[in-house]
Amino acid sequence: MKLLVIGFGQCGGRVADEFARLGIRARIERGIDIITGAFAVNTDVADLSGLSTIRSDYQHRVLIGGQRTGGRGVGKINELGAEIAREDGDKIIDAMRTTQRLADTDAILLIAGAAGGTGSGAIATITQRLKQRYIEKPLYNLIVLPFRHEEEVEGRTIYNSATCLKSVYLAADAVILVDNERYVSKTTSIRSNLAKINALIVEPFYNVLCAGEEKKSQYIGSRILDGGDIIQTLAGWTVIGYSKSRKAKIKNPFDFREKMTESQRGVQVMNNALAELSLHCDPKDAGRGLYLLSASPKEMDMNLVSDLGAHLKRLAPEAIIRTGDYPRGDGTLTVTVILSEFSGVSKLVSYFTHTIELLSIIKRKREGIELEHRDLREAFRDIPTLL
Ligand SMILES: Nc1nc2c(ncn2[C@@H]2O[C@H](COP(=O)(O)OP(=O)(O)OP(=O)(O)O)[C@@H](O)[C@H]2O)c(=O)[nH]1
Ligand SMILES: [Mg+2]
Repeated sequence: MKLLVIGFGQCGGRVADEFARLGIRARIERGIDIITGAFAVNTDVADLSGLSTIRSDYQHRVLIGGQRTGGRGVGKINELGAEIAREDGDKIIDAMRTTQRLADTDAILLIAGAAGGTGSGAIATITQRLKQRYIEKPLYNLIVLPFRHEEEVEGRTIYNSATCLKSVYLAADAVILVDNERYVSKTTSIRSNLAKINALIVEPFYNVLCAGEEKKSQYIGSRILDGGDIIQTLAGWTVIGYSKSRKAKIKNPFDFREKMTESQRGVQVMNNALAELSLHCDPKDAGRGLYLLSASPKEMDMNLVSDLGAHLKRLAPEAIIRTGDYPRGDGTLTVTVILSEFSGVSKLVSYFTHTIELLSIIKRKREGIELEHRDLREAFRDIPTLL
């Protein structure tokens, strides 16, 4: 599957930059094209300058709202991010027109951090515009949710996330959710290292995007997972996870005990992939799912593929599940899982309820201030003025 990626704001731009690197890696390692174009859009000149792989011309690093923000971002006011995107949306459309690879593109992926200003505000507006323009292309959003410490310290974090999430849900064909906090719990030392987190966010897409584009016969599976399978799977709230295990030493491949161990190992890797989902959620609530098994051709037993299918179906009984196998010769067994069309995601529900509470507190405060002003006006009514 070939993607065109556009990152908005600092977070979106950097993750898009990581996708651009993934595209180069696919070309070098596998001779495959998976990224047809990578763009970054921002109100902040410094953020655009900090990228390394997205081409540095003005049509790949697109500055919007330069006049209004002086090129310094919107300072977490996502309403302003949305307004600027509405005004300057043409710049993005023009930039995309320069790419000759649009006809080759299977889907467009737009990326942003939910808690910021530029990306959070701009992504839904531009998704909606692109949707009207490229009716035939699926439009996906990848939304990065904030760290817990940001939610605790900064009031705007939750409000921005809630308004961004509601908007992208209405505009995009699917919203892939990635929780920054998930990556902290594993290794606290990477809290400060966003680059490492970005690489972890993008890694699960590698095999999934490559599988359907593979041209070498030894790497073509018996059930190829192609762009059509992915498009059929992605709808509404979506998460992705993957896990990799090094090849176990098999002494006698014909021994029935070795066969059992192989299947257990596959199921174990799938469980790890589910434990590593990009946002914590319950597979029972998923309406669609997909898994891709990648292993050496010798290990790629159809029984293993169907064992994994049965296992995922037990965990996600409501989901229509698609599957694929991707033989690779690097001695690892990798399982990638996508779960989609979630009916409930507790973290999102908590953003929405907190925001409703916040809005009613703000309303009460505003009414209180108005009352105080009225009292004050009443008190100085009889004082003479010098004007
Ligand atoms: N994973 C990841 N998260 C990031 C990165 N940069 C920022 N974030 C997160 O994104 C949110 C802030 O959004 P930004 O992208 O910095 O904001 P922006 O869209 O540039 O908007 P303004 O700076 O307000 O104009 C916070 O939750 C950050 O933790 C990054 O490179 N990777
Ligand atoms: Mg910024």
